[in-house]
Amino acid sequence: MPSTRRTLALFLIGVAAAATSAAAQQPAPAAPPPYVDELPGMGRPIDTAATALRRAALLGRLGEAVAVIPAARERDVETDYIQDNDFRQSNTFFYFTQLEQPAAWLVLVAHSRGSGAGTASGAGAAGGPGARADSAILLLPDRVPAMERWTGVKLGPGELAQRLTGIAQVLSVTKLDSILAAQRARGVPVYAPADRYSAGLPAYERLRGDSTVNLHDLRPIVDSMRQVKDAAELAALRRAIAITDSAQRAVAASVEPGMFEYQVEAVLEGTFRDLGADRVGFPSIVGSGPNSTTLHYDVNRRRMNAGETVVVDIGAEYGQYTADVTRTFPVSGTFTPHQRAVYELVLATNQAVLDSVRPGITLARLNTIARDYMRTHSGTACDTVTCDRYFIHGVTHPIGMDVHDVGPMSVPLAPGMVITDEPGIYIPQEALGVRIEDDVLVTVSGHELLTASAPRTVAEIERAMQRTPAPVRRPGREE
Ligand SMILES: [Mn+2]
Repeated sequence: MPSTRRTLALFLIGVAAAATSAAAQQPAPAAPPPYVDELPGMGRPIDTAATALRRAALLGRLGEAVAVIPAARERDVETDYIQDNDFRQSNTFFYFTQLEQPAAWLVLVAHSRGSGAGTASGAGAAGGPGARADSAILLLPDRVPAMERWTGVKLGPGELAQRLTGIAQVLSVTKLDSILAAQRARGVPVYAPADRYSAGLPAYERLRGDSTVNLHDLRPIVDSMRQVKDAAELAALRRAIAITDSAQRAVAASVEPGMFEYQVEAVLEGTFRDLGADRVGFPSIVGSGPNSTTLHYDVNRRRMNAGETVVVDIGAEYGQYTADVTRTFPVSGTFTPHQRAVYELVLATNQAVLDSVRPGITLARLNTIARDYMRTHSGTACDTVTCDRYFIHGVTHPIGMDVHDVGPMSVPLAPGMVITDEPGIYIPQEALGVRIEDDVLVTVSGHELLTASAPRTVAEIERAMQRTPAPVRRPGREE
């Protein structure tokens, strides 16, 4: 589906199409093609208003300081053993730029004097007493057209980069050292993410090795900002979740005895890509029978049998944000009475947690609610013990750019946070696992169930699995 911000992209497609038809008659043009999101590796259009607000919010928290944020590096298909050979940006860099370019840097210069409104756009505020002069500097690698024959077109320093990113100062990354030297001369604290994206980069290691630099980890500050999602983040999450819900419906319509777990994986990941997901947010979990009791099983090689359950825990990633949705299906299309009793308990626990989600409550408290509910409502579903004994993981975590997103269990929920609700019961001796995982937005008045379009109740699951006409037996793997 087209996004709402297509005008610029459509304009640029026109430019690219004109350049392409001209190029067909001539040798390769001297000027490389323009940056458009439809070209490979170019990323999606940037919400420049959203990213400017995030930069301004960070600068407002930093006082007199400088933040130095590297992008992710390009990986090497010959040395990194990357099967998922696409570039994925550092979440911290993406949060402030939405730019999917490797080997870039963002330098944010914060001034604390006065309380006047600053600008994170890089233009700098007008002077005067009390005015701020915050600025953003984006540093991009210079383009190397010969390399782009291999790697695709990159966005280099220049006017186009300024327009697409909304950052007024876009310079060559060769200026990084002189910019950092000038900032070090100011003697202000330097904030950089102390993570795997920074580690090993010469510019970062020089900061770390210099005892005169007052270096701090930027991640805790950014991570705290990431807990409450803004409108642009929620739009990406909703789209990732809608795609994932569709994949669960596709799974429901295709699961049958004799099918292999990887064929379910093919159905759901095919749906992801068909609907525009960028990649999986995490390895797809398709665990049947005994594998349904392994929480992070993702080998997906087993043949499924009638009478078993299959746990399908999946998340499409869209625009750097990932869904996390689990459904459990009876392979034959109908739950046995015992499976149904376990399923109904998991669902009721899920509902008890959902009903409790509201501003002010903590994830730790939701965990307690889930365990208490399951323990006191077990009946005979788990024979002589209560079923919470087989509930061996937490009931919730935040989602966002990380599937297990940033944020402590102790933080009170606030509107704009998005969390999972995922009780489960895993009984190894019965080779029976059931997990039901929904994604929930915390709202001012309580919550919104974001995963409502995926079948959830026993009746909805069994109805979604009804197939007419009779399914065609899939060939599967040769044995
Ligand atoms: Mn989860």
